[in-house]
Amino acid sequence: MKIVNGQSIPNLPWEDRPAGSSEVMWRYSNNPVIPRDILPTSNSVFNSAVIPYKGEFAGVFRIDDTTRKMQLHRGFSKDGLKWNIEPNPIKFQCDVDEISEFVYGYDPRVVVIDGRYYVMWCNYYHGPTIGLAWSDDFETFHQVENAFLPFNRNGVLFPRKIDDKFVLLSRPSDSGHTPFGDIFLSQSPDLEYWGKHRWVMGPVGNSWQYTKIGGGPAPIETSEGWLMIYHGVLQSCNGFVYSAGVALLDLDEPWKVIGRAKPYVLNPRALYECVGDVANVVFPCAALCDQDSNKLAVYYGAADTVVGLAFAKVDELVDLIKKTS
Ligand code: BMA
Repeated sequence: MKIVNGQSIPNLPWEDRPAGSSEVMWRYSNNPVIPRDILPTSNSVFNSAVIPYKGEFAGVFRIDDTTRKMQLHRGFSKDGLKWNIEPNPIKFQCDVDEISEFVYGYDPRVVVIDGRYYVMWCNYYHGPTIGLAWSDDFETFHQVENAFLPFNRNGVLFPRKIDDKFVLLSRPSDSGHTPFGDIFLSQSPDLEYWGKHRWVMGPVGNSWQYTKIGGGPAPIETSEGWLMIYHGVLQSCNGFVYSAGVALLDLDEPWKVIGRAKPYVLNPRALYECVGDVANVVFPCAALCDQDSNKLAVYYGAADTVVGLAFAKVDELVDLIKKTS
């Protein structure tokens, strides 16, 4: 197994798997890596995306403030662990009057395609749908048309064009706390017109992912296929439980699933994942991957309150898929 079109990240945040542990994904010992009160006015910071940036790290963070408005903020870090998050939300530039009113935005993902940064998030437009913006410098963000009609969430762009098209995962949903959901894929020549929609995969009965699933970090290209980390939800008598799993998608036709691990790789069990504004949630939105060492640092929202960090090796995740699919 080899990582393809990856990056070297020598300063990737990392801790070895704790002695005696056999977990395929393990938590940072100093979690939560970002506390809920990172800003004087933040109620919570979670479901956020980070990327390598100028030898350091940058990100777009979901901050719910103390009025409980959901907004997107820029942040920077030297080591991926200590973050400076800007107190003011990102002010998106937008030429389209109908789209430019920013009502709320949440659950951002960030990806770099051919040197340009792209931000996707759940954007309000008569209901939640997929908002999109790009930036060449991570300073000025240009918002473009929403990808879809409402209701849709969990928009995740692949980190390169495939067959000369942008490729976007999404999860059609409803206006509330959707009790269903499959992952679909859509393609666009220009980031504006989306089509060639394909079903990727759906929930699995009698499992940790039986109610709904949705994309997570931007997929990671490997010689074996696209490694997709995603979330899956089960409905318990006490509400939804959000866990994370892994699957492998075909490199050229990524709506074709090569394999899908049966067990979850991360589920809510640390206190900060089980207790918070929404109990029992791990929700990965970003993964930093060092192509030289196969090391992965996964950033995930915990209990809709804080950001957690977990580590894994890409080859071990691919092996788990092959062994348990
Ligand atoms: C989803 C989204 C996420 C959230 C999750 C659990 O529908 O709203 O932002 O983390 O529910 O509350």
